[in-house]
Amino acid sequence: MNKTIIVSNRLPLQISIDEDSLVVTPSVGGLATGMKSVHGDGKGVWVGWSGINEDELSPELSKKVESRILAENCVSVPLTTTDIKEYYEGFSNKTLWPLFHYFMEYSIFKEHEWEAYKRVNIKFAKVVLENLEDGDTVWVHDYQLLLLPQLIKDQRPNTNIGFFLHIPFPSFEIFRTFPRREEILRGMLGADLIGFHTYDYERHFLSSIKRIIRLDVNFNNISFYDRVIAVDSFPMGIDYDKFHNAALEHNNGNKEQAALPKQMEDEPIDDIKLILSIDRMDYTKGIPNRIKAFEYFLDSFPEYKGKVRLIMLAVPSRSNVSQYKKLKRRTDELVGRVNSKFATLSWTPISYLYRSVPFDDLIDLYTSSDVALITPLRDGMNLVAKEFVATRTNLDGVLILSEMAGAAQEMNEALLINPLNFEDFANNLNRALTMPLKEQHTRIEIMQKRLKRYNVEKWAKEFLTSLKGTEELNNTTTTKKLLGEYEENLVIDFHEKKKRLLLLDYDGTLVGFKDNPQDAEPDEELYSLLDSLQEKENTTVVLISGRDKATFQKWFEHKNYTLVTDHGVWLYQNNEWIELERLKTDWMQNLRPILETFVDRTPGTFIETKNYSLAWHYRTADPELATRRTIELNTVLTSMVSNNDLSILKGNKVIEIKSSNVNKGRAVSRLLLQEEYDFITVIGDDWTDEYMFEEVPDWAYTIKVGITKTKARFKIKDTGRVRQVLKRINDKND
Ligand code: GDG
Repeated sequence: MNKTIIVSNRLPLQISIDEDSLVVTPSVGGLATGMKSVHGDGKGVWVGWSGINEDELSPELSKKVESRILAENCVSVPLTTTDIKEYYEGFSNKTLWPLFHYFMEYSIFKEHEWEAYKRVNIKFAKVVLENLEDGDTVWVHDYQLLLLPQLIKDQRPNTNIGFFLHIPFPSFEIFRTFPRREEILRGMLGADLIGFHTYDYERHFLSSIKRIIRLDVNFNNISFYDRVIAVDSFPMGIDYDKFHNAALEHNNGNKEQAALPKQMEDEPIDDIKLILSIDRMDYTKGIPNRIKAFEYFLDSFPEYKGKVRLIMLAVPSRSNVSQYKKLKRRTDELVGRVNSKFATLSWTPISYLYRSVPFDDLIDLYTSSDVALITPLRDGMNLVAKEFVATRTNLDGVLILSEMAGAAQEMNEALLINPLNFEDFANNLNRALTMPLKEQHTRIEIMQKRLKRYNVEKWAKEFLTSLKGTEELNNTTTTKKLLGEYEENLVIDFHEKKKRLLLLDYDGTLVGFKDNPQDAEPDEELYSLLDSLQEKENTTVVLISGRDKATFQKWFEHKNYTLVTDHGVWLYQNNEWIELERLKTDWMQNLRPILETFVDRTPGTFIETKNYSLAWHYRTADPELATRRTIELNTVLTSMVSNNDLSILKGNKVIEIKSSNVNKGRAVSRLLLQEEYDFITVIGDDWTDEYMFEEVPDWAYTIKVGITKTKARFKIKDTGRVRQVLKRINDKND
């Protein structure tokens, strides 16, 4: 039976080793709960780091740990102390984490840590591949494993892979500063579905894809070689029932009152309103800012002195990283300062706990507070905000939530604030403390309904359903991938047939695109491959292109291949150039000035003047501006071209205006009249090549490079694969 392999940095379990005993406790975190339906009851496998460094275990103990982990349907990725230091504490937490949370100045890039990140991603890939069977699905989680999807896809192209990012994806202006930006994006593009918490992160990611990799994005689908990759937002939920039921039990007195902070036990709390904040001790959570804003609140609303208390639970996190050590010191200082500024003999404004608490105490904190003050400076989602709401079984309580948390997108009934605006902060805290019960009920009730409905299990299910859907997205056309038996048949057929014709487009088919078309020169490898094919008996190699005659003369005239240039105006055969079509070009002088105005208003674009056509290239322009301009240009040109027998060709990041009386198909039909072939292969990437696909007999091998809609029978990934197939034809003996 097909299974799902879940991959995350940490396995959902805790291991403790005493001298002679080994205890493995499954973790009850949100992600583990969400995965119950895919991982529970032995249905799936979870791959990740066990939390124990490989070099700290004896081989015997390591084996023992491995088999205990396996009993939980988990497989560990062996990581050394150096791996953890460089890949996890280093690159993941000192480079990616701050950058993705807009703390650019905290993000340090170290080459050896980047190497470690790659090395560890490869280690993860190895373990995944060892456990992967045909038909399995892989779901990769989070920023520690951004390269993993591509590493798996390269080895197993047919595997359905999903990727979910739990932290924000930053705006292009931030992401562009990252030295290895392209590698990271390409790593993620190995997935078939890429998920984020919010639409904003999705938008930022797509913007980087368009600007850095320059891929075409259609709504939320990316065309990537021969695949379509879907990008979507899936706001992660919580295990609603677990939190709600625990709170019910707690409120009914079935649970022992958990130990509240010391200060609170000593003081009368009856008329003190409790304001709660819970976060990992992380600079993204805005803890010092919150303390300062709370101080501002007490200064602005002095009537609350002695009447409110901020209970601030900060859970130790990444305490080996220096920024986190600094943050801890700063927090200690600020709490000390604010407490000494306002404290009286009977009242302390901030109860600060630097530790984690057991689940029951967490529920106690949630249920006994009046207001939750969740004010991160940046947060992928923030589950604490959702958990607070879930525990409000009496429907009372107010959530104040930073608009910089992903959760703010879906929790509109919270009081949303910009935590850096202290006035806004103080006014909303006052509003929360004085909010009528009826309003509290209405707000909490709406949020609870949504949280109950879209809980973490639903989130996981929806992600996996969408991931399954991407298989269909890629199989909607009848065009088959030129792989396996199809490729085999092509190679065999070529060698069995007597009269063979290869019709090859040039740009985007035999060579990749360059910013400047003149830089896309043929390389030695290509020359020798084409030479050798041409030298085969009864074989005609035709390069057929929209390029102008002069360029092909320079590149290929000394060769024996047949050439067709200018979309079919010129034919070079048996050392002779023949003009196939006589075309008027007087329209060019009228159209050129129009194109020039578009060049002036669209930085990064330029006009290529060919003998019979004008081309407006926009490969290096801002993709969004270029899209707008192509629509404008199309409108302007449409009225002009019809009167002149011209057509507008939309190529790969280029708009070309040329005579309607010429196209590659007409040139092909002429070649087919000259000779009778029993083997024909046509390869092209652009829609101008569709004319060729239409012109050849049905049995011909028509091959489209890339994913866009086509009449071709087959599709192929990229120019590299085209050369690979031609090489296979070439290397096989007749
Ligand atoms: C990352 C993203 C995104 C906290 N203290 C204690 C405790 N917790 C539990 C909470 C909550 C979880 O930890 C914290 O989750 P958050 O979502 O708030 O934050 P991150 O750890 O930063 O998580 C974040 C999340 O991934 C999921 O995608 O929302 O934006 O940064 O569940 O209850 N639990 C116990 N004791 C504690 O002291 N038992």
